[in-house]
Amino acid sequence: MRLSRYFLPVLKETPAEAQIASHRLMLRAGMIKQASAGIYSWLPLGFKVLRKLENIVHEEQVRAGHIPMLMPTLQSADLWRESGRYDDYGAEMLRIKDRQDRDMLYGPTNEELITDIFRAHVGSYKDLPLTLYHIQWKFRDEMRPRFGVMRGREFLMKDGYNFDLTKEDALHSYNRHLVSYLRTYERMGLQAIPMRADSGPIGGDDTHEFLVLADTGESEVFYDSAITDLRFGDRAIDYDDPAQCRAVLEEFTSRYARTDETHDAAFFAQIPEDRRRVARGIEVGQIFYFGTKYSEPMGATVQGPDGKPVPVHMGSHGIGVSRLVGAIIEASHDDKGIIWPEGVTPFHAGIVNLKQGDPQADAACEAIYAALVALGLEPLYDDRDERAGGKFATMDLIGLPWRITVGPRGLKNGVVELTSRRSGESEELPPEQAVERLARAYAGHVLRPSL
Ligand code: 5CA
Repeated sequence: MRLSRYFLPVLKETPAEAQIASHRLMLRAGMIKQASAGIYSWLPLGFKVLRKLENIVHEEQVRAGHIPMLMPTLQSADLWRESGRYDDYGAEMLRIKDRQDRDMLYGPTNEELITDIFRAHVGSYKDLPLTLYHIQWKFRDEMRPRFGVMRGREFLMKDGYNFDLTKEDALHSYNRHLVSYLRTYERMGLQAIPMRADSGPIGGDDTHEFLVLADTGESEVFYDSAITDLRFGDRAIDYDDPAQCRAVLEEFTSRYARTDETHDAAFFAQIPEDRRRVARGIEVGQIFYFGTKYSEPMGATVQGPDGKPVPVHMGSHGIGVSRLVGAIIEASHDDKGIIWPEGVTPFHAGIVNLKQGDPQADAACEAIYAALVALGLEPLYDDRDERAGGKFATMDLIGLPWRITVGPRGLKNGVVELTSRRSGESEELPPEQAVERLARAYAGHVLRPSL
């Protein structure tokens, strides 16, 4: 993409309404624009990151054996009356009447709708296990929408639902989701720690929240610092093997890590003092096992091996996709701007032409651009006729991991400059070598043509 043809409305001023870094930087980098309280338009740069996160979520869900689909945002109130949640959900639910005076609502989550699909189409235990998921916009009329996309009213969530014959099978589904989430967040360059939590309006006995540690997080968390040494990495795992999934869950949940809702001071005090941590975290996902809470009232049964109908055991599992954009920035920025992890960056590298219009500089930039594209990478070429200082400031603000700077002086010596956004270190090298270095930096990342 050439910056002269892109739509990147960066702001010079720091917006007064933004209280935390990620909100300020998303507005300044032209990623989002508020449409109304807690509701945002995703401008091209923000949309690109959102799509990247969605792709990672899809890839990891499909890898775990879960099946993608899409349910609508608007739902009929009748289903929620069946589950008993229509009245319980309270003011957070946006209720709408259609022209026939029927009660509708903008879905805050999808347990009812998926259970209705299940009971219409699945009749036998032989069709189990089954996990369906979608990535869809949700609406919760939050009392205090704030921090930009972190606590929105309209937000993008991946929500998945497992259907199993027995509690034991459903716990395998729970564990499988935990493993797939560990992989998902690590691919996004994040450490998200599973913490025992409270189930709130979703209900159920077993639940973990995934928290990214950050001073601006809304949740207070208590943990044993030993947990931060754990990495899932690139281990091969057979998601169909309950023992393997359980072993990973046990490894990642054996250390004390809880949100304030489930915190146990006496238990916490048993951890050696130098490892006790009280901090803040951003909740980027949550998994639930709730047994037959929805299947029983809604009649979601299957014929069991003995021919008798049994209500299925269910769980639901969410990832806050739009919140993650903010969470990644909270975890990775400096005073100049965003620092994207390579797995989610909107463009792989910036090309800065120090002397636009200089035939040699222009030709070198074009050649580098073409070489990067040929590798499947997406460069953002700042081809505007602007001062170098302004071009650098824009690149630092939007946070691409790598910048190639091209100018007549360097070209005389046959070199360009390659700069790492994270370390700030620059190196002079021939253009072909700069391109090679980027190929290596992105080896192992999924490259796909993007929007
Ligand atoms: N049905 C279950 C799991 S699918 C569910 O709704 N879980 S949830 O309430 O925990 O939401 C899942 C994730 O969505 C949360 O972990 C959080 O990351 C994200 N989320 C929830 N509320 C908001 C909000 N107001 N703005 C942005 N993200 C949110």
